[in-house]
Amino acid sequence: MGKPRLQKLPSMRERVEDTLSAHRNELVALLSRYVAQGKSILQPHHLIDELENICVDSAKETLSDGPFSEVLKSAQEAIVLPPFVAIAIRPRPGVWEFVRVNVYELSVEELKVSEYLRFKEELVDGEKDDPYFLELDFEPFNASFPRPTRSSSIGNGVQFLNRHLSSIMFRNKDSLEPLLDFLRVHKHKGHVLMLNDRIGRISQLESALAKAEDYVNKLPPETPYSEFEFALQGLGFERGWGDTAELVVEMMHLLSDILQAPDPSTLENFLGRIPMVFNVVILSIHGYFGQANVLGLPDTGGQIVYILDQVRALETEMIQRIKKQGLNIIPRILIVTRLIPDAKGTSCNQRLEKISGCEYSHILRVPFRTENGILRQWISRFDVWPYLEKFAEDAAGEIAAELQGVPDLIIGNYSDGNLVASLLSHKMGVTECTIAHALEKTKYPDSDIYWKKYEDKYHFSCQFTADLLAMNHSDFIITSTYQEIAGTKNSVGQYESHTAFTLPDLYRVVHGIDVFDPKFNIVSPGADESIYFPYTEEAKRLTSFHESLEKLIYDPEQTDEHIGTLKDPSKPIIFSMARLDRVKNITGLVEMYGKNPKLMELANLVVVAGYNDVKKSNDREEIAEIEKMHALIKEYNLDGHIRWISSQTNRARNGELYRYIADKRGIFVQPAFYEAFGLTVVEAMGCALPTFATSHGGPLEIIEDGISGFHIDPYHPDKAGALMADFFQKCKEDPNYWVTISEGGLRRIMERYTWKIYSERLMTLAGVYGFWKYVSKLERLETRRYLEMFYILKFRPLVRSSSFTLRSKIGSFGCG
Ligand code: UDP
Ligand code: LCN
Repeated sequence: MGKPRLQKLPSMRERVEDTLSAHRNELVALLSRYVAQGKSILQPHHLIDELENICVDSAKETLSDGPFSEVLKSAQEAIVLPPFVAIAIRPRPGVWEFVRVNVYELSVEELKVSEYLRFKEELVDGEKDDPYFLELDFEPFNASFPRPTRSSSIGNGVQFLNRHLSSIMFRNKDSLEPLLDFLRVHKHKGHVLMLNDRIGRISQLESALAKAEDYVNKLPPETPYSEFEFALQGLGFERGWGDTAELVVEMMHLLSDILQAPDPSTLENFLGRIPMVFNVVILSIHGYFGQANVLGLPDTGGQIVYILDQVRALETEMIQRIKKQGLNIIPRILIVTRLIPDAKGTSCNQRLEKISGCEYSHILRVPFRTENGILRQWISRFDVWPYLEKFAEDAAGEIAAELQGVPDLIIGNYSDGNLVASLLSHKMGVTECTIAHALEKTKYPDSDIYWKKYEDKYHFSCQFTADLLAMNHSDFIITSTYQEIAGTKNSVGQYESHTAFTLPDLYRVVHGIDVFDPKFNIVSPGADESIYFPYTEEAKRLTSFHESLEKLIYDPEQTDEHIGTLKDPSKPIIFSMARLDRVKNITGLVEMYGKNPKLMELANLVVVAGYNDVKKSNDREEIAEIEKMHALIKEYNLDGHIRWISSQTNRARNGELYRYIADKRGIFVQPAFYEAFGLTVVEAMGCALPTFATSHGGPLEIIEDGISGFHIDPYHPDKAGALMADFFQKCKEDPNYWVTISEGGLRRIMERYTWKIYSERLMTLAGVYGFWKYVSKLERLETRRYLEMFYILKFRPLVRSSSFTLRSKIGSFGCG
């Protein structure tokens, strides 16, 4: 028998053409339905729904089974401009094809990304063929650099990079030179580390290593470094190899192995151990960045929790690593944020604040300044753009003063922090890591093509430009999940949505970011285990909070802090807690509950969100949501069933609140239209509280449906409500069911979402990418120059645009 022949898969254009010739009638019936909608953008569900609407069953079947079904299944959007239908098809994560059908002439053509986007622009601009419209294209800069091709490799950048680097080193001895140089230039505050001038060539390194290994091997393993420091110095080695003979030999062994036959894991291990990171700057600018009384305030949520936990874990890891490498250096972490003079009872008006639970880490606050003085009040994250350049300059000075030098690693957070991280790392030549937390583009459908509509309120033109700048400037990007980069089989990832898009009249992005780029790494956060631990750990429980929690939930008095009553306290509780943003969809949960009498009969609803009084808020989205909540409570007559509690800032008590709900066999619900990651989901599961969370975003990956919790679709609230009602019914019949899901959730968190795993990984990444930055200096310069131009010619004019000037005229400045 001969070998089966591999057949080339037909392209999407071929599939459409084949269908047109074999089933012309059926396809025309379907496409005509699309065209009948007139000028529009169709989403995947519209495309599929229309198939259902074709009257003839045989046509439905033919199209659902034939080659066109693949096109339909992987279509992400269609642009209808009669007689054309252009379809963006995504056969797998990160891979895109574009076809256009002329429904009147029955012809099909394949479009390049740029042609597709130009066609899409006609939705807004009509036919306007400007050959000089600015196109942004980062592809040529990365063309020479290999990258993985399998979608499953996305997000494992460091593994790929190690493979690549070790294969280069394997080629010949000359390729090892950069590693030697890297070890020779290593210094901390003027003190040479790793290698001194005695070793100038690879051959010298090899023989010195052999001698040193021989020498140290003969010492008792626990001999402290100071006892043989002098001998090693004579051979060309300085501090940084380990604090005992055993550790020094281990690390020298790794280097010998690399010199002989480099392999990816030895290289990662070696680079991860080189002491490179002593001072870290973490940027998180908008919101109220404080340690107390800030959570739940507008724009002040998970990012702050994430960073404070991250810093605690990171400091511990740095102290351990520095000591293990035999150095006596005190690490320092600075969180750099905005100083808000009118701090509303928080500490956000203090310049320097020590971070609790840390020894050497601080929050450093720098105000937003303009020629009119200091901006005194909180402003929305959507309005910060005009202040950032000056902020970066001021912050650079403050950081240098605090650290008495430059940091070794800069970590940006969210679009504003990432932009400033890029400006600072550009200026200081420091390794840059960026973390998005949430890219707004995916949260607001069509916010690119219709950007002008959103401009006054959201300034997405600035935000998307800043995002592109930072993504392409950073040395490595950390994400919490795979979906954040490349979505799922059926949905587009947050970063992936920046691959190609257009902002009509501004610029067109034909290659904005490549999700296969090895700069992407999935490193998931955890939840502080001293606060979010299972309800079963009786000895650790904070029972002293129970009386106040009881009051918070059941006290009939109606106050600023809580409204609504629960007339049957014996029922289990459906609990949710989030900022009162539209996207969080807390109002959707209330409506879903109000519409499901069975659910209302089986459980009470308790939500912690925002304020219950519009007068207390100055955030436009929050105000609209507050009004909607009141209206829903009235419309569905929810008093007696619902308790609405204002945002809660005491984390320790919030931890106990999740467990209190678990004691009552309740559930946690996260109903967001889109949740980038979802720390509350990890917190609830860490407390062993069964969790139902949105299938749009991170929770889809955190929870395994039906095993460690449940996925709900906020766009199908009736189904979600029925799922919860079924759960409570099932638990009533078999209380063990609740325990099974509770244990499944906890197991999942322990396996994947802990800060210990996170900080070890982050330090290793800093080492590997630090080295990579060093060896690829020249290639990077080209991208940097292109980014500089983009920043100067596009970003700066945008932030000076008229939509911001009004604000600064009526803005609230002072000189304090
Ligand atoms: N949170 C809080 N009080 C509130 C609302 C939220 O302490 O009233 C905390 C919550 O416990 C979690 C964080 O704020 O630690 C929200 O993070 P998440 O990732 O769920 O959402 P984000 O607000 O970042 O979008
Ligand atoms: C921002 C969000 O919107 C959340 O989904 C994340 O959990 C949080 O940041 C921390 O990364």
